[in-house]
Amino acid sequence: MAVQPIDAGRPAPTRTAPNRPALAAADPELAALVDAEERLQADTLRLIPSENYVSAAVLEASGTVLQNKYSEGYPGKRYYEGQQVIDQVETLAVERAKALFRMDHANVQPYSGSPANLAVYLAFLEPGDSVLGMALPMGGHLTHGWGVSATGTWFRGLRYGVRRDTGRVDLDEVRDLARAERPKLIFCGGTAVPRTIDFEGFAEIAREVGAVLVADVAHIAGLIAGGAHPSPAPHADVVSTTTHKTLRGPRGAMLLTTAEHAKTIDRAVFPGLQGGPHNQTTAAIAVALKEAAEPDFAAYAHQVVANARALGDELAARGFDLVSGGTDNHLLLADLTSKGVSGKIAAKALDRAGIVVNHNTVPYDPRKPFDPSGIRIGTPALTSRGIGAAEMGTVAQWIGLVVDAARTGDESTVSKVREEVRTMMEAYPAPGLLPA
Ligand code: DSN
Repeated sequence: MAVQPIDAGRPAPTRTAPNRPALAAADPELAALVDAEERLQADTLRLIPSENYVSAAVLEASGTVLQNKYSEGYPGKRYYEGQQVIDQVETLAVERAKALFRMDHANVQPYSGSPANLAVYLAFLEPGDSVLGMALPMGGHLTHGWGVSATGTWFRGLRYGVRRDTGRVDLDEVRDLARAERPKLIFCGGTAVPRTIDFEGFAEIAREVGAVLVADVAHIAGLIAGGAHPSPAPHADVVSTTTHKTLRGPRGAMLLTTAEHAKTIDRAVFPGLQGGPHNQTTAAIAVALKEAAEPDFAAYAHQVVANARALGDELAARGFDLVSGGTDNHLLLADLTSKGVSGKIAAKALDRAGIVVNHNTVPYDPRKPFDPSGIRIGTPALTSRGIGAAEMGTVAQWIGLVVDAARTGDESTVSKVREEVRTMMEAYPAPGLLPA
């Protein structure tokens, strides 16, 4: 059975009146830009794995009077009066996060994923201490100790990768590095990891060397919440996640911990790194967590994975070289070397065709990060529109045609696909947005 789009059954917004009348009156120039972005999100096929569509309820919660408050501190222990309501909002978010991810403690205040990870360093490391994380070009994140990030500048970044032959993390490599270097912190997870993360395996290694294990589940938090990926609980000491990717909440982040590390993490977030929390975001996180606990969300999470697998099979059948041979989750990493076109040129042609992906390095990439060999493709946003596995053949066919067209300079094929994409998007209206 097809998965229902979020907001299914809600009356569709119409273009008869401006959606944001106050903004349209006060600043028509800016209002027009927001309208244009809304149309773009409505009539393109968005395949960036870290993007999604939030529900109308999350959108409403993130634009409320809660934005007018300062609330430094935590519920019951604030540095400002007038927190009677805000304390309840934050407590709701915290309790929902703890229940959904089965962790003892949740801090919902980090402004986004990078500050959340920086708070983890502040909590557990001194400058110069070692951190072991996945190398950025292998699928890791900047904040896992990569050189150009503060985390690789102020701390000693050690890196594991993926095996050249399998495209998968090799826990023997991780263990050897951990035994040799004794890092204080180990990160698992990343931004371009198409395979299941073995939290238990990482935890055994972390325990052996006395490191704190941080599971950065930003990409897969929604899959974990929906039961479509194993949980980092009870294996990780700290779970770091953004709230806006597969989890389908507002732009924000959370740190979840065992009871042992609760105070240390709270102190690191505030007053260590941040000032007042963004209460309007906290409210929207609470709404997203409520939605993520519902049965519809589990169906969505499983469909995200089913769509990614189906799309991977269809792309492989069209000669695409997928890192690790496919996917277990919401994303695919395609190495376009055999297609004779760079990731950037392909991504730009796909964008002209209304198919939005990002160019991405592939493991052992001989090309530079700004014009790498690969593209990264994800299925969360299309799944939120209600698009199912039956459509993945068409999507793969479009990607194949446009990648070939990028090589040959065939702009008429790009334009033809653009029209077909528009037609499919009309059949699956984007949640909460005005029609294109
Ligand atoms: N920028 C995010 C992504 O696209 O994966 C990671 O921070």
